[in-house]
Amino acid sequence: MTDIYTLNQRYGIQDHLHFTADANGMIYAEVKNRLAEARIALQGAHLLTWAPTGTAPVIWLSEAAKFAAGKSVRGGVPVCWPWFGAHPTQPSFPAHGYARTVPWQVLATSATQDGATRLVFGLVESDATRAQWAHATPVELHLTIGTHLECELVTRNAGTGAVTVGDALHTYFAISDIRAIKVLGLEGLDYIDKVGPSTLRKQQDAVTFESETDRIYVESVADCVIVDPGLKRCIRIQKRGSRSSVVWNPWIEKATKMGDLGEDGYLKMVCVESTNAADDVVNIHAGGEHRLWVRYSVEAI
Ligand code: TA6
Repeated sequence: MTDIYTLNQRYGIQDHLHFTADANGMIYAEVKNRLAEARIALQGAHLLTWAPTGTAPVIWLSEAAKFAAGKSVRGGVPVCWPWFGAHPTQPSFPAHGYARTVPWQVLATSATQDGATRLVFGLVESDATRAQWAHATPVELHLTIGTHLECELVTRNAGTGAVTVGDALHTYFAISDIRAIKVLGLEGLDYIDKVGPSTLRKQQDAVTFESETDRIYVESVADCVIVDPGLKRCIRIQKRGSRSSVVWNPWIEKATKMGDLGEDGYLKMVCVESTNAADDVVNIHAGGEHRLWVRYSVEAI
């Protein structure tokens, strides 16, 4: 079901949610309730923007982001699934899996008692997806759009044998200036430094940024907090179902090469990703499921 009229008839909610399409046929869920606004592309169930009412956007979207079928969008909350990073054996398979570049469908929508909007999306399997992943593992993304943003990636193993999955909510957060912020919650942890040859290091204090940063923190289970004096706010990242976190900023040289971060876009974003990456991949037994859950909230400072 991808025609806008039917989507709005079946899943639209007055004062909460309606669906639109752009000139390329990309379909979007437009959420505007009394607590927040958000926009989600059906491709990839990709949350593009989220701003609690009266608050500057919390999720960053590149001004140079490209919206085209089969192409990942720079920014928002990309769903990385069913592997994180490069495919372990197939170099031709897309980095971070295929989930973020294939169609998802709306499975359910509702308004909550406190005024938030709930949406459930399901990945639409196809010959193309099965060619990269033959397992019977239906995957859903559950979103709750309100004063807080909750995202839950649910993988079910409907097959007859165990399956190993890597995944992530690869979230881009909007900040005042990468040189002025710090990230708390990772102090004392080991991390795999992916800038240059992979090297295991230990995080001493808060994470600060003065060059390209690409790190997989292991045994990371505590909340992370982005402290942003420029915007006079902190963004708290709570999570369950993940024991690794990735912190990433491409800095100027890589950002320029990537071409879709916009002019100085790298200064205005930081990725703090809740992941099942590196050794933290998850083994799901037949009939089992895995839930990767995050909750983002904004606190004034
Ligand atoms: O999560 C960090 C990372 O793996 C970086 O190495 C960089 O590749 C980033 O993801 C963006 O990846 P993408 O495939 O979205 O361009």
